[in-house]
Amino acid sequence: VPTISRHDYQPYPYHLPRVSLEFDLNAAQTRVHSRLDVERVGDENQPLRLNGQDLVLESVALDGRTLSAEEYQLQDEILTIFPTSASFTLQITSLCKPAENSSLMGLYVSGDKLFTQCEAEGFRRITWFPDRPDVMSRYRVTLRADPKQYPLLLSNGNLLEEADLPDGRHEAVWEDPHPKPSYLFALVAGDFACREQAITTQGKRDALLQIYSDRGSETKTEWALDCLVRSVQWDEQRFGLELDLDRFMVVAARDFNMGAMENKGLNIFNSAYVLADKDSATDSAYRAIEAVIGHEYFHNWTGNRVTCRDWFQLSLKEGLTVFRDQEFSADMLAQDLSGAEAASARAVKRIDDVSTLRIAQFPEDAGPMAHPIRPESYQEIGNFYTATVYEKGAEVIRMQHTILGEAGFRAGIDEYFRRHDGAAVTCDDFVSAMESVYIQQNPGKDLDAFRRWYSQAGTPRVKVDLDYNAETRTCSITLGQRNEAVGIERLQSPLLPKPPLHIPFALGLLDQQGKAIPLEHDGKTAETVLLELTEEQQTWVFSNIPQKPVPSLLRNFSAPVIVDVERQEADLILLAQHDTDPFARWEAVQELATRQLLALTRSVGEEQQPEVDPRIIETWKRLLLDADLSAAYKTRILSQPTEKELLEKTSPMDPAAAVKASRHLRRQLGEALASDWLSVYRNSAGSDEQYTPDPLSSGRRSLHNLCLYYLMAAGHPEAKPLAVAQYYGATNMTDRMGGLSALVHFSNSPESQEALNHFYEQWQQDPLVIDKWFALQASAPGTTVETIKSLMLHPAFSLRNPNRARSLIFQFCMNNLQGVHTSEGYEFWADQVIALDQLNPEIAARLARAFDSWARFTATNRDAMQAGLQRIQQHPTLSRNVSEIVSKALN
Ligand code: HT7
Ligand code: ZN
Repeated sequence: VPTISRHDYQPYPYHLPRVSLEFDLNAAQTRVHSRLDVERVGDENQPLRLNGQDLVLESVALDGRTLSAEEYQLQDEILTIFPTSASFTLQITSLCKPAENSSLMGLYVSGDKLFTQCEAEGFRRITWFPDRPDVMSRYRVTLRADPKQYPLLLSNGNLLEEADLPDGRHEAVWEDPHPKPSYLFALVAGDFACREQAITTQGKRDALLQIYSDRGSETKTEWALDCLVRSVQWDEQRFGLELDLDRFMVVAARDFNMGAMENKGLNIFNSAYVLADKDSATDSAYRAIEAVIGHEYFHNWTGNRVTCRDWFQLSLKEGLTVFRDQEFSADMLAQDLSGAEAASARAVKRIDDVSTLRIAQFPEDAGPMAHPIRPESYQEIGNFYTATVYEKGAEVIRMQHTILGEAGFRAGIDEYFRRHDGAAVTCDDFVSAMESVYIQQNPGKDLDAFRRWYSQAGTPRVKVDLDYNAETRTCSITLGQRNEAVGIERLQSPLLPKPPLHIPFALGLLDQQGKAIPLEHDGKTAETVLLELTEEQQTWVFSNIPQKPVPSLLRNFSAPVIVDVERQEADLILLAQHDTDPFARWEAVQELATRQLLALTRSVGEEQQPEVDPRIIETWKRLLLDADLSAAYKTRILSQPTEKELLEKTSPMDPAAAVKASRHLRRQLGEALASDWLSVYRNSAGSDEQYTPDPLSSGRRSLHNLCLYYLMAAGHPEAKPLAVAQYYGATNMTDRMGGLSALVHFSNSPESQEALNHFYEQWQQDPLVIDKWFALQASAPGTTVETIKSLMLHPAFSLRNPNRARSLIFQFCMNNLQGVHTSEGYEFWADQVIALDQLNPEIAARLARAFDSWARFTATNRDAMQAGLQRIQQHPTLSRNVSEIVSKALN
């Protein structure tokens, strides 16, 4: 399989200013006539190379003359034309087969409708084209189809005309005024319901926002439309970016590989990120919809107006847009709040985002797929839609925001659009725009060391040393950074020292009573200072420090690093009680729990597991009963690290020990604080008032469910009846799922089976709810490979629907540590990767990554995982996607 390298980039030698596409839509066979206006920009005699995949070529005409097969070349998915003039028209007719397309890339069938997915390289499955993001064209699209089957015909831009045709079909003509790369092309055909709202933008332009969904689902699109309206307003207010279209459409699809797609003016969404009502969606689903609607909408500027020059620059749009959606969600949580309350609301979002980064990205950055946020090479670009490009990419943008400040960052964004609007550019171009502001703020300095975040993989480790001098009343803080070789760097240049990065490190100091000490830094006095570590090691000295302080480190997680520091338990307890930075406070509690859990994993073989440190229980109790903390924040701070997070910290990785230790701590916390969990549970019960997914009431529901969870873990006599009552009496899905998960996760009893059966009976018509039903069983403690295999035989299961495959197979393989880390588990996983690969390589490749870290496990697990990987690798018909993943894993 050829490897594509970032350094091999060459500009495309032609411009295609105008593209006209005509579609004769039909699920079995769709005919596409394309007409491309082409202008040479490079040297003479350059062949014109077009990509095409799984297409039947019917005809090629150059300036109106049909070419014979000898006049063009068709080889290895490339159609080569040999033009003789500098400007010409190319007409191509080809066929594709949507109903046979199970990859869900290109034009495909979902239910009785047609959808497209073109990013990254799906357009080549629709028609022959230079399918690369730096070729930008104006599209005019004519869609023709049977009006009964496909009454609605949508594409990007503005609807120019609609007509009934003499042959009984109808047609719609769309024109997109904005030049775009092929990956942003979209079409949708089918019968849909629509919910819409007219808006006026800041600049007094009228626009129509529309959400299309299956007929019958329109009752569930109110929230998505509300999120879209708020996204438009937020981008105007926070970034001064206005909607540049007369209509902005969102369409829900049942079969979709990822979350959603930002096609210009015609976003296509996984229905899981559109549909919600109180009876079928949990509070987390409501929040996820807000984030994804925001994300895709924000791409309209960061991604669509300014796009990527090549796919190595993917983080240019994804990292920036994830940062923007994270800020949008945080602003929505903090709306109407101020001071400490607003900070704590924003911290809830930050905690969730950092947890995702640590669970998904840190292991990636330490494993065989480790890559910089701007990768250097790939075999299959579909494999690089990763937590590194997205989540670490967002952290790299956030650091620029932290270094420049809100106003400086905004000035940098304004400069970025001033320089590059309408162009396809690089990550370096983005940093240069930011640097133009940084230089004004810091004459003589630059962002050279910062740029290395784009080219270096791996999670840096920052060592902190504190030295207090009572005589001079000074405290010196020394930060040192270590950047080790990771992934293929280990094979290529294991000893090469990696140069230092520019790391913004936010720090506060507390006195022994837990009071913040004002710090003088850069001519200002503040509770939090930002240290800019740009060398291997640097020291900062703070004066007027009355006593040896307790440091509050990496506040708000100011950089995606691992902090190495020696800390007393007592210091962590002090931070857990008093740190005014809500993120660092949460972090201190997590650290306390992690230390306890690791001690438990070490004694896992012993007859009796040690008692949990009473100081931990005391800390938990204080936090649980603290009247100043919001319920949402309490839920985060009182949740112990997940089994998966703990597993990552064991060495060698020992799933059985991680599971046992987690359960032990959970049970002990449940038992020791049983009366408190019970009273908070009772006090946080919802009334029958109208359900809304607002932060306050959803925070209350999350704490309520957490209390039930600890009570169940403790086997409290009242727990099961409470769970049963909560499940059957619930008036919204968050409470209902809370009751059901408590039953299914903690008691393999007739009540749990009855509730599961009842749930299926009630919700069998709603695919998104049935996904939850499968997912819950897949992650339950007693679930084995046998259970999963029998669930796969359930009539509601299908491997072809990615949401279903994710809810059952991925959930089991990736999150059920007890069930999957067995020899049968690994065998099952390998079988499923192979089976999925025949249908949908993108999805199969994601599942193939479940055991990337196999080499760090205990010997028995390691050998069995390796055998599974080898079996996949030896399969004769492996996609490029899966082949790249397994060959890197086995390297
Ligand atoms: N930009 C979108 C990427 C995407 C995608 C990539 C590969 C295969 C299927 C896909 N669906 C969507 C999603 C986003 O980041 O907004
Ligand atoms: Zn995106």
